[in-house]
Amino acid sequence: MENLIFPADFVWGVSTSAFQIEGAPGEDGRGPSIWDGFGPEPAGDATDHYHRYADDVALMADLGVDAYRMSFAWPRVQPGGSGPANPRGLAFYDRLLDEVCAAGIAPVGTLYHWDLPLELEEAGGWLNRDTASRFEDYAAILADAFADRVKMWIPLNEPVVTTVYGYAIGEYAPGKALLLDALPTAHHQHLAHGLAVRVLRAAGATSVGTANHHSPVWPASGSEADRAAADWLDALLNGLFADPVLLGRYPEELLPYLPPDCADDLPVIAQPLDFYGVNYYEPQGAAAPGEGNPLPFELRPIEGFPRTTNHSPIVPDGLRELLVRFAARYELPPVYVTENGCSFDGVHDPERIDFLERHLAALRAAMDAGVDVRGYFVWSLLDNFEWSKGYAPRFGLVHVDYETQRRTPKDSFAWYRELVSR
Ligand code: GCO
Repeated sequence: MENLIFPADFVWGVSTSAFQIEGAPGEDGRGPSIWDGFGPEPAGDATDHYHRYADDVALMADLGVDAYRMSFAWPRVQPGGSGPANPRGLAFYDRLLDEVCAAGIAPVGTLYHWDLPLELEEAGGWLNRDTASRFEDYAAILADAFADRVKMWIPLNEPVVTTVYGYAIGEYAPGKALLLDALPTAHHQHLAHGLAVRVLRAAGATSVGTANHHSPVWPASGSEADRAAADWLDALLNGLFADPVLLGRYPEELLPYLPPDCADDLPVIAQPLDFYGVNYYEPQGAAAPGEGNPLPFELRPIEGFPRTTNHSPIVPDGLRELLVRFAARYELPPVYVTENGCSFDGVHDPERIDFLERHLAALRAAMDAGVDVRGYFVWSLLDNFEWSKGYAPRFGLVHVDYETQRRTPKDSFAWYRELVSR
Protein backbone atom coordinates (compact mmCIF):
# COMPACT_ATOMS: atom_id res chain seq x y z
CA MET A 1 0.00 0.00 0.00
CA GLU A 2 2.95 2.31 0.75
CA ASN A 3 3.54 3.18 -2.90
CA LEU A 4 -0.12 4.08 -3.47
CA ILE A 5 0.18 7.86 -3.15
CA PHE A 6 -2.87 9.83 -4.30
CA PRO A 7 -3.71 13.56 -4.04
CA ALA A 8 -5.06 14.75 -0.69
CA ASP A 9 -8.37 15.70 -2.36
CA PHE A 10 -8.70 12.40 -4.20
CA VAL A 11 -12.24 11.05 -3.73
CA TRP A 12 -12.47 7.55 -2.22
CA GLY A 13 -15.81 5.80 -2.45
CA VAL A 14 -17.85 2.65 -2.70
CA SER A 15 -20.59 1.80 -5.22
CA THR A 16 -23.83 -0.16 -5.05
CA SER A 17 -27.08 -0.32 -7.01
CA ALA A 18 -30.71 -0.34 -5.90
CA PHE A 19 -31.82 -3.65 -7.36
CA GLN A 20 -28.73 -5.46 -6.13
CA ILE A 21 -28.98 -4.46 -2.46
CA GLU A 22 -32.41 -3.00 -1.55
CA GLY A 23 -34.74 -5.99 -1.50
CA ALA A 24 -38.30 -5.00 -0.41
CA PRO A 25 -39.53 -5.59 -3.98
CA GLY A 26 -43.20 -4.93 -3.28
CA GLU A 27 -42.91 -2.52 -0.38
CA ASP A 28 -44.24 1.03 -0.16
CA GLY A 29 -45.74 1.03 -3.60
CA ARG A 30 -42.72 -0.12 -5.63
CA GLY A 31 -43.82 -1.41 -9.03
CA PRO A 32 -42.37 -4.42 -10.89
CA SER A 33 -39.18 -4.02 -12.91
CA ILE A 34 -37.78 -6.11 -15.76
CA TRP A 35 -35.42 -7.79 -13.27
CA ASP A 36 -38.12 -8.97 -10.84
CA GLY A 37 -38.30 -12.69 -11.49
CA PHE A 38 -35.75 -12.64 -14.34
CA GLY A 39 -32.90 -15.16 -14.34
CA PRO A 40 -32.12 -18.40 -12.49
CA GLU A 41 -32.27 -16.90 -8.98
CA PRO A 42 -34.71 -14.14 -7.94
CA ALA A 43 -33.17 -11.19 -6.09
CA GLY A 44 -35.78 -11.45 -3.35
CA ASP A 45 -34.70 -9.58 -0.23
CA ALA A 46 -31.18 -8.98 -1.57
CA THR A 47 -29.24 -7.56 1.40
CA ASP A 48 -32.39 -5.91 2.78
CA HIS A 49 -30.73 -2.52 2.47
CA TYR A 50 -34.20 -0.99 2.28
CA HIS A 51 -34.60 -1.66 6.01
CA ARG A 52 -30.94 -1.80 7.07
CA TYR A 53 -29.67 1.30 5.25
CA ALA A 54 -28.71 3.05 8.52
CA ASP A 55 -26.46 0.11 9.46
CA ASP A 56 -24.92 0.18 5.99
CA VAL A 57 -24.27 3.92 6.17
CA ALA A 58 -22.62 3.33 9.56
CA LEU A 59 -20.33 0.80 7.85
CA MET A 60 -19.43 3.43 5.23
CA ALA A 61 -18.71 5.95 7.97
CA ASP A 62 -16.45 3.38 9.67
CA LEU A 63 -14.76 2.84 6.31
CA GLY A 64 -14.18 6.59 6.15
CA VAL A 65 -15.14 7.01 2.48
CA ASP A 66 -15.65 10.48 1.01
CA ALA A 67 -18.51 9.45 -1.31
CA TYR A 68 -21.16 6.81 -1.78
CA ARG A 69 -22.43 5.90 -5.23
CA MET A 70 -25.95 4.48 -5.07
CA SER A 71 -28.80 4.22 -7.55
CA PHE A 72 -32.46 5.20 -7.42
CA ALA A 73 -34.99 2.49 -8.28
CA TRP A 74 -37.21 3.93 -11.03
CA PRO A 75 -40.04 1.50 -10.08
CA ARG A 76 -40.02 2.89 -6.52
CA VAL A 77 -40.28 6.48 -7.75
CA GLN A 78 -42.74 5.88 -10.62
CA PRO A 79 -44.17 2.34 -10.20
CA GLY A 80 -45.39 2.19 -13.82
CA GLY A 81 -42.53 4.26 -15.23
CA SER A 82 -44.62 7.39 -15.76
CA GLY A 83 -47.03 9.71 -13.99
CA PRO A 84 -46.87 11.21 -10.52
CA ALA A 85 -44.11 10.25 -8.09
CA ASN A 86 -44.80 7.61 -5.43
CA PRO A 87 -44.35 9.59 -2.19
CA ARG A 88 -43.33 6.50 -0.19
CA GLY A 89 -40.67 5.70 -2.76
CA LEU A 90 -39.27 9.22 -2.59
CA ALA A 91 -39.46 9.07 1.21
CA PHE A 92 -37.04 6.12 1.29
CA TYR A 93 -34.43 8.03 -0.68
CA ASP A 94 -35.04 11.07 1.49
CA ARG A 95 -34.19 8.98 4.56
CA LEU A 96 -31.20 7.35 2.88
CA LEU A 97 -29.70 10.60 1.56
CA ASP A 98 -30.19 12.34 4.90
CA GLU A 99 -28.38 9.45 6.63
CA VAL A 100 -25.52 9.55 4.11
CA CYS A 101 -25.14 13.33 4.38
CA ALA A 102 -25.32 13.21 8.19
CA ALA A 103 -22.36 10.80 8.09
CA GLY A 104 -20.39 13.44 6.15
CA ILE A 105 -20.39 11.31 2.99
CA ALA A 106 -21.15 12.82 -0.44
CA PRO A 107 -24.01 11.04 -2.26
CA VAL A 108 -23.37 10.13 -5.90
CA GLY A 109 -26.71 9.30 -7.50
CA THR A 110 -27.21 7.01 -10.49
CA LEU A 111 -30.69 7.49 -11.90
CA TYR A 112 -30.86 4.15 -13.68
CA HIS A 113 -29.03 0.91 -12.90
CA TRP A 114 -31.00 -1.47 -15.15
CA ASP A 115 -34.25 -1.90 -13.17
CA LEU A 116 -36.58 -0.57 -15.88
CA PRO A 117 -40.25 -0.43 -14.82
CA LEU A 118 -41.96 -3.44 -16.42
CA GLU A 119 -44.75 -1.32 -17.91
CA LEU A 120 -42.20 0.59 -20.00
CA GLU A 121 -40.66 -2.64 -21.28
CA GLU A 122 -44.16 -3.79 -22.27
CA ALA A 123 -44.32 -0.61 -24.38
CA GLY A 124 -41.00 -1.45 -26.07
CA GLY A 125 -38.47 -0.55 -23.41
CA TRP A 126 -35.26 0.95 -24.74
CA LEU A 127 -36.23 -0.06 -28.27
CA ASN A 128 -38.93 2.61 -27.99
CA ARG A 129 -37.66 6.18 -28.35
CA ASP A 130 -40.47 7.33 -26.06
CA THR A 131 -38.71 5.70 -23.09
CA ALA A 132 -36.15 8.52 -23.30
CA SER A 133 -38.94 11.03 -22.70
CA ARG A 134 -40.25 8.98 -19.77
CA PHE A 135 -36.70 9.02 -18.41
CA GLU A 136 -36.61 12.81 -18.75
CA ASP A 137 -39.78 13.06 -16.63
CA TYR A 138 -38.28 10.65 -14.05
CA ALA A 139 -35.05 12.68 -13.94
CA ALA A 140 -37.05 15.83 -13.28
CA ILE A 141 -38.74 14.20 -10.26
CA LEU A 142 -35.38 13.12 -8.80
CA ALA A 143 -33.71 16.46 -9.54
CA ASP A 144 -36.52 18.36 -7.87
CA ALA A 145 -36.46 16.12 -4.81
CA PHE A 146 -32.74 15.55 -4.31
CA ALA A 147 -30.59 18.14 -6.12
CA ASP A 148 -30.01 19.72 -2.69
CA ARG A 149 -28.14 16.64 -1.45
CA VAL A 150 -26.80 14.61 -4.38
CA LYS A 151 -23.34 15.95 -5.16
CA MET A 152 -22.66 14.05 -8.42
CA TRP A 153 -25.30 12.72 -10.82
CA ILE A 154 -25.02 9.81 -13.25
CA PRO A 155 -28.05 9.35 -15.52
CA LEU A 156 -27.33 5.80 -16.72
CA ASN A 157 -25.13 2.98 -15.48
CA GLU A 158 -23.33 1.18 -18.29
CA PRO A 159 -25.72 1.58 -21.25
CA VAL A 160 -23.50 -0.91 -23.11
CA VAL A 161 -24.63 -3.69 -20.77
CA THR A 162 -28.30 -2.86 -21.31
CA THR A 163 -27.79 -2.87 -25.09
CA VAL A 164 -25.50 -5.92 -25.39
CA TYR A 165 -26.58 -8.17 -22.49
CA GLY A 166 -30.21 -7.05 -22.28
CA TYR A 167 -31.26 -6.66 -25.92
CA ALA A 168 -28.52 -8.16 -28.19
CA ILE A 169 -27.70 -11.49 -26.49
CA GLY A 170 -30.40 -11.75 -23.82
CA GLU A 171 -28.31 -12.85 -20.81
CA TYR A 172 -29.71 -9.92 -18.82
CA ALA A 173 -33.24 -8.56 -18.55
CA PRO A 174 -35.32 -8.04 -20.63
CA GLY A 175 -33.73 -11.14 -22.25
CA LYS A 176 -33.98 -10.18 -25.93
CA ALA A 177 -31.52 -11.66 -28.44
CA LEU A 178 -31.73 -9.12 -31.27
CA LEU A 179 -28.01 -8.98 -32.02
CA LEU A 180 -27.27 -5.84 -34.06
CA ASP A 181 -30.97 -4.95 -34.20
CA ALA A 182 -30.45 -4.04 -30.53
CA LEU A 183 -28.35 -0.98 -31.38
CA PRO A 184 -31.23 1.52 -31.40
CA THR A 185 -31.38 0.91 -27.61
CA ALA A 186 -27.93 2.51 -27.39
CA HIS A 187 -29.17 5.63 -29.16
CA HIS A 188 -32.35 5.88 -27.08
CA GLN A 189 -30.29 5.54 -23.88
CA HIS A 190 -27.93 8.26 -25.10
CA LEU A 191 -30.93 10.47 -25.80
CA ALA A 192 -32.24 9.71 -22.29
CA HIS A 193 -28.82 10.63 -20.90
CA GLY A 194 -28.80 13.98 -22.72
CA LEU A 195 -32.36 14.87 -21.73
CA ALA A 196 -31.55 14.04 -18.11
CA VAL A 197 -28.35 16.15 -18.16
CA ARG A 198 -30.45 19.11 -19.31
CA VAL A 199 -33.06 18.57 -16.60
CA LEU A 200 -30.50 18.02 -13.83
CA ARG A 201 -28.61 21.19 -14.78
CA ALA A 202 -31.88 23.17 -14.84
CA ALA A 203 -32.51 21.98 -11.27
CA GLY A 204 -29.11 23.28 -10.18
CA ALA A 205 -26.98 20.13 -10.47
CA THR A 206 -23.33 21.21 -10.75
CA SER A 207 -21.74 17.81 -11.38
CA VAL A 208 -23.19 15.46 -14.00
CA GLY A 209 -21.35 12.64 -15.72
CA THR A 210 -21.37 8.99 -16.69
CA ALA A 211 -20.59 5.50 -15.41
CA ASN A 212 -19.64 3.78 -18.67
CA HIS A 213 -18.27 0.26 -18.77
CA HIS A 214 -15.06 0.34 -20.79
CA SER A 215 -12.23 -2.11 -21.34
CA PRO A 216 -9.53 -2.75 -23.93
CA VAL A 217 -10.37 -5.00 -26.90
CA TRP A 218 -7.27 -6.94 -27.96
CA PRO A 219 -6.78 -8.81 -31.29
CA ALA A 220 -6.44 -12.58 -30.91
CA SER A 221 -3.21 -12.30 -32.95
CA GLY A 222 -1.27 -9.72 -34.95
CA SER A 223 -3.05 -10.72 -38.15
CA GLU A 224 -4.81 -8.06 -40.20
CA ALA A 225 -8.11 -9.92 -39.82
CA ASP A 226 -7.82 -10.08 -36.03
CA ARG A 227 -6.81 -6.42 -35.81
CA ALA A 228 -9.82 -5.45 -37.95
CA ALA A 229 -12.02 -7.53 -35.65
CA ALA A 230 -10.61 -5.76 -32.59
CA ASP A 231 -11.22 -2.34 -34.17
CA TRP A 232 -14.84 -3.19 -34.98
CA LEU A 233 -15.56 -4.63 -31.52
CA ASP A 234 -13.81 -1.67 -29.89
CA ALA A 235 -16.20 0.58 -31.84
CA LEU A 236 -19.19 -1.51 -30.71
CA LEU A 237 -18.28 -1.92 -27.03
CA ASN A 238 -16.43 1.32 -26.33
CA GLY A 239 -16.88 3.83 -29.18
CA LEU A 240 -20.64 3.41 -29.49
CA PHE A 241 -20.94 4.57 -25.85
CA ALA A 242 -18.14 7.15 -25.59
CA ASP A 243 -18.07 8.85 -29.02
CA PRO A 244 -21.61 10.32 -29.08
CA VAL A 245 -21.20 11.69 -25.56
CA LEU A 246 -17.61 12.94 -25.90
CA LEU A 247 -17.28 13.63 -29.65
CA GLY A 248 -20.88 14.27 -30.73
CA ARG A 249 -20.77 11.54 -33.37
CA TYR A 250 -21.21 7.79 -33.81
CA PRO A 251 -18.58 5.36 -35.09
CA GLU A 252 -19.11 5.27 -38.89
CA GLU A 253 -19.17 1.46 -39.04
CA LEU A 254 -22.19 1.32 -36.73
CA LEU A 255 -24.40 3.91 -38.45
CA PRO A 256 -26.20 1.26 -40.56
CA TYR A 257 -27.59 -0.26 -37.34
CA LEU A 258 -28.74 3.02 -35.72
CA PRO A 259 -31.95 5.02 -36.30
CA PRO A 260 -31.53 6.95 -39.61
CA ASP A 261 -32.24 10.30 -37.92
CA CYS A 262 -30.00 9.69 -34.90
CA ALA A 263 -27.70 12.60 -35.84
CA ASP A 264 -30.54 15.02 -35.06
CA ASP A 265 -30.24 14.10 -31.36
CA LEU A 266 -26.47 14.47 -31.09
CA PRO A 267 -26.51 18.09 -29.82
CA VAL A 268 -28.61 16.94 -26.82
CA ILE A 269 -26.50 13.81 -26.30
CA ALA A 270 -23.14 15.56 -26.48
CA GLN A 271 -23.71 18.23 -23.85
CA PRO A 272 -20.45 18.88 -21.99
CA LEU A 273 -20.05 16.79 -18.84
CA ASP A 274 -18.45 17.63 -15.52
CA PHE A 275 -16.84 14.20 -15.21
CA TYR A 276 -16.47 10.95 -17.10
CA GLY A 277 -17.04 7.85 -14.96
CA VAL A 278 -15.43 4.59 -16.06
CA ASN A 279 -16.33 1.15 -14.71
CA TYR A 280 -13.41 -1.22 -15.27
CA TYR A 281 -13.23 -4.96 -14.49
CA GLU A 282 -11.26 -6.78 -17.15
CA PRO A 283 -10.36 -6.66 -20.88
CA GLN A 284 -13.25 -7.56 -23.18
CA GLY A 285 -11.32 -10.50 -24.64
CA ALA A 286 -9.41 -11.41 -27.83
CA ALA A 287 -11.08 -10.41 -31.08
CA ALA A 288 -11.14 -12.51 -34.23
CA PRO A 289 -13.39 -12.82 -37.32
CA GLY A 290 -16.63 -14.51 -36.31
CA GLU A 291 -16.51 -17.54 -38.59
CA GLY A 292 -20.07 -18.74 -38.91
CA ASN A 293 -21.44 -16.83 -35.95
CA PRO A 294 -24.21 -14.27 -36.49
CA LEU A 295 -21.92 -11.35 -35.67
CA PRO A 296 -19.12 -10.36 -38.04
CA PHE A 297 -16.59 -10.75 -35.24
CA GLU A 298 -16.21 -12.73 -32.02
CA LEU A 299 -14.48 -12.35 -28.67
CA ARG A 300 -12.39 -15.24 -27.44
CA PRO A 301 -11.33 -15.67 -23.78
CA ILE A 302 -7.88 -14.30 -22.99
CA GLU A 303 -5.56 -16.85 -21.44
CA GLY A 304 -2.67 -16.63 -19.03
CA PHE A 305 -4.22 -14.47 -16.30
CA PRO A 306 -5.46 -15.45 -12.83
CA ARG A 307 -9.25 -15.34 -12.52
CA THR A 308 -11.81 -14.35 -9.92
CA THR A 309 -14.57 -16.67 -8.70
CA ASN A 310 -16.67 -14.90 -11.36
CA HIS A 311 -14.17 -16.18 -13.96
CA SER A 312 -13.03 -12.64 -14.82
CA PRO A 313 -9.35 -12.47 -15.82
CA ILE A 314 -7.36 -10.18 -13.53
CA VAL A 315 -5.53 -7.65 -15.75
CA PRO A 316 -4.77 -4.47 -13.78
CA ASP A 317 -2.73 -2.91 -16.56
CA GLY A 318 -5.86 -2.96 -18.72
CA LEU A 319 -7.11 -0.04 -16.64
CA ARG A 320 -3.97 2.00 -17.31
CA GLU A 321 -4.02 1.10 -21.00
CA LEU A 322 -7.67 2.03 -21.34
CA LEU A 323 -7.41 5.41 -19.58
CA VAL A 324 -4.26 6.46 -21.45
CA ARG A 325 -5.90 5.53 -24.77
CA PHE A 326 -9.09 7.40 -23.87
CA ALA A 327 -7.13 10.50 -22.84
CA ALA A 328 -5.42 10.44 -26.24
CA ARG A 329 -8.67 9.90 -28.17
CA TYR A 330 -11.00 12.31 -26.32
CA GLU A 331 -10.83 15.65 -24.57
CA LEU A 332 -11.81 14.03 -21.30
CA PRO A 333 -13.34 15.94 -18.41
CA PRO A 334 -12.04 14.83 -15.01
CA VAL A 335 -12.23 11.03 -14.73
CA TYR A 336 -13.57 8.90 -11.88
CA VAL A 337 -13.29 5.14 -11.70
CA THR A 338 -16.92 4.67 -10.70
CA GLU A 339 -16.60 0.88 -10.33
CA ASN A 340 -13.69 -1.52 -9.90
CA GLY A 341 -13.78 -4.72 -7.91
CA CYS A 342 -13.74 -8.49 -7.95
CA SER A 343 -15.50 -11.53 -6.62
CA PHE A 344 -13.74 -13.72 -4.08
CA ASP A 345 -15.16 -15.73 -1.19
CA GLY A 346 -14.60 -15.52 2.54
CA VAL A 347 -14.15 -12.80 5.15
CA HIS A 348 -10.38 -13.23 4.87
CA ASP A 349 -9.91 -12.09 1.28
CA PRO A 350 -6.23 -11.50 0.42
CA GLU A 351 -7.07 -11.95 -3.28
CA ARG A 352 -9.34 -8.91 -3.18
CA ILE A 353 -6.69 -6.84 -1.41
CA ASP A 354 -4.18 -7.86 -4.06
CA PHE A 355 -6.71 -7.04 -6.84
CA LEU A 356 -7.44 -3.57 -5.43
CA GLU A 357 -3.78 -2.81 -4.75
CA ARG A 358 -2.74 -3.75 -8.29
CA HIS A 359 -5.57 -1.86 -9.95
CA LEU A 360 -4.84 1.24 -7.89
CA ALA A 361 -1.18 0.99 -8.90
CA ALA A 362 -2.33 0.85 -12.55
CA LEU A 363 -4.57 3.87 -11.90
CA ARG A 364 -1.61 5.73 -10.38
CA ALA A 365 0.40 4.89 -13.51
CA ALA A 366 -2.35 6.34 -15.72
CA MET A 367 -2.30 9.51 -13.61
CA ASP A 368 1.49 9.69 -13.92
CA ALA A 369 0.95 9.46 -17.70
CA GLY A 370 -1.23 12.57 -17.50
CA VAL A 371 -4.80 11.24 -17.09
CA ASP A 372 -6.78 13.58 -14.80
CA VAL A 373 -8.29 11.05 -12.38
CA ARG A 374 -10.12 12.52 -9.41
CA GLY A 375 -11.58 9.51 -7.60
CA TYR A 376 -12.09 5.77 -7.24
CA PHE A 377 -15.11 3.73 -6.12
CA VAL A 378 -14.83 0.08 -5.08
CA TRP A 379 -17.53 -2.22 -6.36
CA SER A 380 -19.00 -2.97 -3.87
CA LEU A 381 -19.70 -2.06 -0.25
CA LEU A 382 -21.71 -5.25 0.34
CA ASP A 383 -21.92 -8.72 -1.16
CA ASN A 384 -25.03 -8.46 -3.33
CA PHE A 385 -27.19 -9.84 -6.16
CA GLU A 386 -24.97 -10.33 -9.21
CA TRP A 387 -27.66 -10.30 -11.91
CA SER A 388 -27.84 -13.49 -13.98
CA LYS A 389 -25.29 -15.13 -11.65
CA GLY A 390 -27.42 -14.63 -8.56
CA TYR A 391 -25.74 -14.51 -5.15
CA ALA A 392 -22.75 -16.76 -5.79
CA PRO A 393 -20.20 -14.08 -6.76
CA ARG A 394 -19.21 -11.99 -3.74
CA PHE A 395 -17.93 -8.47 -4.60
CA GLY A 396 -18.33 -6.83 -1.19
CA LEU A 397 -15.84 -5.32 1.20
CA VAL A 398 -18.46 -6.49 3.69
CA HIS A 399 -19.63 -10.11 3.82
CA VAL A 400 -23.39 -10.65 3.96
CA ASP A 401 -24.91 -13.83 5.43
CA TYR A 402 -28.02 -14.02 3.26
CA GLU A 403 -29.83 -16.19 5.83
CA THR A 404 -29.42 -13.73 8.70
CA GLN A 405 -28.48 -10.51 6.82
CA ARG A 406 -25.54 -10.26 9.23
CA ARG A 407 -22.82 -7.93 7.93
CA THR A 408 -19.15 -8.81 8.58
CA PRO A 409 -16.39 -6.48 7.35
CA LYS A 410 -13.78 -8.45 5.44
CA ASP A 411 -9.99 -8.02 5.68
CA SER A 412 -10.27 -5.91 2.49
CA PHE A 413 -12.58 -3.53 4.39
CA ALA A 414 -9.78 -2.84 6.93
CA TRP A 415 -7.25 -2.53 4.11
CA TYR A 416 -9.38 0.02 2.22
CA ARG A 417 -10.10 1.92 5.46
CA GLU A 418 -6.36 2.25 6.04
CA LEU A 419 -5.79 3.46 2.47
CA VAL A 420 -8.66 5.97 2.63
CA SER A 421 -7.47 7.32 5.97
CA ARG A 422 -3.98 8.30 4.74
C1 GCO B 1 -21.56 -3.81 -13.78
C2 GCO B 1 -22.58 -3.35 -12.88
C3 GCO B 1 -22.62 -3.99 -11.51
C4 GCO B 1 -22.04 -5.40 -11.39
C5 GCO B 1 -20.55 -5.35 -11.14
C6 GCO B 1 -19.97 -6.75 -10.97
O1 GCO B 1 -20.58 -3.08 -13.95
O2 GCO B 1 -21.77 -4.87 -14.37
O3 GCO B 1 -22.49 -1.94 -12.71
O4 GCO B 1 -23.99 -4.00 -11.26
O5 GCO B 1 -22.65 -6.07 -10.32
O6 GCO B 1 -19.92 -4.77 -12.22
O7 GCO B 1 -20.13 -7.47 -12.16
